[in-house]
Amino acid sequence: SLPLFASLASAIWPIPVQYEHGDGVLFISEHVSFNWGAGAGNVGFTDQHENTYIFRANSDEISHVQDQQGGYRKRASSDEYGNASEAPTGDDMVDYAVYSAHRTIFKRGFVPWKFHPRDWEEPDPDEATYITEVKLELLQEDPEDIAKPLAGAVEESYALTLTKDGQATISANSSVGIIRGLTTFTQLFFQHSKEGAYTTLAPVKIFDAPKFQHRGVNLDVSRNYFSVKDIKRTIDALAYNKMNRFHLHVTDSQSWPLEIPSLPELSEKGAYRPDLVYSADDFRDLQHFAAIHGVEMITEIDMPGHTSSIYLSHPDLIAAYNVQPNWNTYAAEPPSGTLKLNSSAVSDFLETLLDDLLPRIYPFSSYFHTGGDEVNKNAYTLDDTVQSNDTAVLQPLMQKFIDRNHDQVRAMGLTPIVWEEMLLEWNLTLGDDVIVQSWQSDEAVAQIVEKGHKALVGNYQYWYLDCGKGQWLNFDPSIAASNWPFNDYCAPYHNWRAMYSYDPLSGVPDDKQHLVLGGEAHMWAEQTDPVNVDRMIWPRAAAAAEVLWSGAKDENGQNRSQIEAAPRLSEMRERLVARGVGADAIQMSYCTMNGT
Ligand code: CP6
Repeated sequence: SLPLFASLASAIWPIPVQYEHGDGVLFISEHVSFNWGAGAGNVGFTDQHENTYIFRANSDEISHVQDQQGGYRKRASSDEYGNASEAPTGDDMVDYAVYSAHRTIFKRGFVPWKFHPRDWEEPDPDEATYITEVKLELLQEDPEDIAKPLAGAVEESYALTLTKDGQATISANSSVGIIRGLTTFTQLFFQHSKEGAYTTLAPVKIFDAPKFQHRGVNLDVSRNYFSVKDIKRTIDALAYNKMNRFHLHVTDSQSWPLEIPSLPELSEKGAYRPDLVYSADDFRDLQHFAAIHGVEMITEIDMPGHTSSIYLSHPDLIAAYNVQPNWNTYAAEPPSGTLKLNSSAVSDFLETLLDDLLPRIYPFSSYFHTGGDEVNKNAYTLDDTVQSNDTAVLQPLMQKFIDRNHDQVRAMGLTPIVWEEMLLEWNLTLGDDVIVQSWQSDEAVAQIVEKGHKALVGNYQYWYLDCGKGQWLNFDPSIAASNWPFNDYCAPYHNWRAMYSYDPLSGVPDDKQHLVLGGEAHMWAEQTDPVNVDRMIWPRAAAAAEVLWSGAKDENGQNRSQIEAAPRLSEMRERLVARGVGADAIQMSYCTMNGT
């Protein structure tokens, strides 16, 4: 029964570029040491890269890190990795990744009962070969690697080998590559009921590198509030899928949950409740948590539309506030309300807002998202500074609005991201540096790259995690004629297969494909809150993660097989559950236990 189990267990998610494995058993010793920077292949290590991580068996103390001085540091949570007020170094990231890998294998190794074929027998630990040491090798010294923030394109490739006699090596060109390799490493092992963890796949040879540099999940925390803990669980899960971007859609019309210390009234009045606020400290903590996982957190302040919640503290800045009953004449979603478009008070407000927020982003991230989706021109008929819905009047004002914002973003060393409408519907002139995030169609992606801009994909017909839940209001056509998101606009529910079938490059000509940086799966939260968020995102976003890491096509240029993906994704779902993520069930245990 070994080969059968081996094929079930070859569950690396996302699938590596090159992956060879046998069907031999190797146990991993709980006393395993992870040697970072001690490998023979290393060149030019600074002495910051001289750590040996030793784990004590049967101890609640998770890890002991022997540092250069020979002392031991005990680590218990992500907060203890690096200085939380600063961006983590590559060294901090590897520190955390080793801690996390050990915890995944020995503390979160998923309960294997469902994955044993019914005639399965446990390998005998007394006859086993043990892995006692894992070498982590940085192949190229990049003197900046240990100190630089995550900034856009990061080298994430790695090689992983496990020999029959238990030698384990992970090598990479960067610290983040080591993290990705450690993630794969954990997926090779099942936790054994008594004796630790083992693999049935030895020997293993993997070379791996991502197809797309931007692989993310977008979480809307304005429509419903999510605690810092909920958000961290989501970041941990996306990093475990080798995603590297977490997009926080932190404000919208329904609530403003982000504390801005120089404008405290924004969250005091705009949050759902005074305690449902991300303090400046929470915000830093989240960015640090993401960065330590090799993930850039991208903050979005959506504007000028989707800003009704600003009215609660600054009524003079908002036009077309909460028009009833015909909200849909003025906005995509109630309550209507948009920042005024020709107002020096709005400019002053934005300058204060961004002056406060942007310096707290770099160097945790190199991006800032200024929104720009679904602006309804009619709202400006009710804007006393404009009083028009004429594109000829509005377009130059919108250009000024975005230029002002983007100049300020660039002055802080950040790269602006905008939603596709700013380019394609408003025909604005955007700087060459601006990344345009598409959501409406593959044609939109083609147009963005045709105009020479970098693009992020995430077509709502495939990668919107909220779709298909049905209406979130009592829809009465007599009070609102909008078809959003009623009827068929955002339906049916997109199951993992639909998400898996989406190719970010579909419709993009060969010579423009390099401009597609990657994409995001979107969790709009009108009908999602902490109770159901895990099962709304997972494991479907994992399907997007594999497309973004491995590409949508297999080696024959065909869409990747869902039949081959299904058992691997089922296993990934169990791994997510084992790390405390309430991922949805996608099949019965029967399927995995019987090998189909
Ligand atoms: N909120 C914001 C939303 C959506 C967008 N922006 C959205 C639009 C259509 C669908 C789902 C969500 N709820 N700010 C679009 C980018 Cl189908």
